Amino acid sequence: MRIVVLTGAGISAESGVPTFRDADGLWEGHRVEDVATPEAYVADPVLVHEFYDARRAALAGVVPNPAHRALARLEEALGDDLLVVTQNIDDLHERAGSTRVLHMHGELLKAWCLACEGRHPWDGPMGGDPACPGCGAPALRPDVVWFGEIPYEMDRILDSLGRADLFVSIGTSGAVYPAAGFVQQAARHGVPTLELNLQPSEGTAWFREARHGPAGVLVPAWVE
Ligand code: BJW
Repeated sequence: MRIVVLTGAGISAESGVPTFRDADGLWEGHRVEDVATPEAYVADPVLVHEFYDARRAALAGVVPNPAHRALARLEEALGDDLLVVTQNIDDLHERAGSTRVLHMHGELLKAWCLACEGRHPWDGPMGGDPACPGCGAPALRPDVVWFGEIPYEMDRILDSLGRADLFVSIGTSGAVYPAAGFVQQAARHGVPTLELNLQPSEGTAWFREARHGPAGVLVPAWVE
């Protein structure tokens, strides 16, 4: 049984990581669409670094929850037959024990140097223009995928979706493409689809089955 699981901010919500579009969905009065674009970074790099520095610092104080741990147990059982594609830039899947994880929107704990194009582990603040560990240039940005940029690993993801026996979407609003379109791609290949989300997502109607409730309850129940 080959399973592709897509996760979004909702799977980390019970760990205390805020989602993007629940409650007022704002960070310091800004919508994610206003701080997660290349244009925002050019216009106000200090603000954009503050947004990511705050989230990077907060990550040190959170831990994986039962939903992350259930997916790690599923990988122990299925090995290469489970692929977790996450839109999340946190490292909670890895800290729970998952190893086959694709971060399609990048990783908070990595820096990307715009001078030498190198990518480096990064766990401190990036504001204040620190030097690139590779070339020394003060040209680091978070290694994350902003609106208008192309998500990572798309070829591998689409290939895995086409060959899957099941596609499961967990904790995502279905508001952001291309991830929001994976359910349609899976359905086109005849792959059964399941949504596990707190409430119906924008794409609920596309799923063959949908269960609504907290991921910390629904995911372990589905895995066991
Ligand atoms: C729980 C829970 C609990 C709560 N248990 N559930 C018009 C039409 C179509 C597309 C476009 C368009 N105009 C522009 C576009 C493209 C654009 C886009 O989609 N825009 C939309 C706004 C319409 N997309 C892009 O630009 C992407 N690139 C692209 O398309 O390139 C072209 C291309 C693609 C493919 C091949 C070739 C070319 C890039 C998108 C990058 C998104 N980046 C962000 C920021 C990343 C870094 C960061 O984290 O800061 O990614 S935006 C933000 O949204 C972040 C998230 O990963 C992403 C998705 O959010 P998510 O995870 O769904 O969170 P929420 O908050 O929305 O939802 C949480 C859900 O959990 C809710 O449903 C809750 O109910 C639920 N929940 N608690 C279970 N306890």
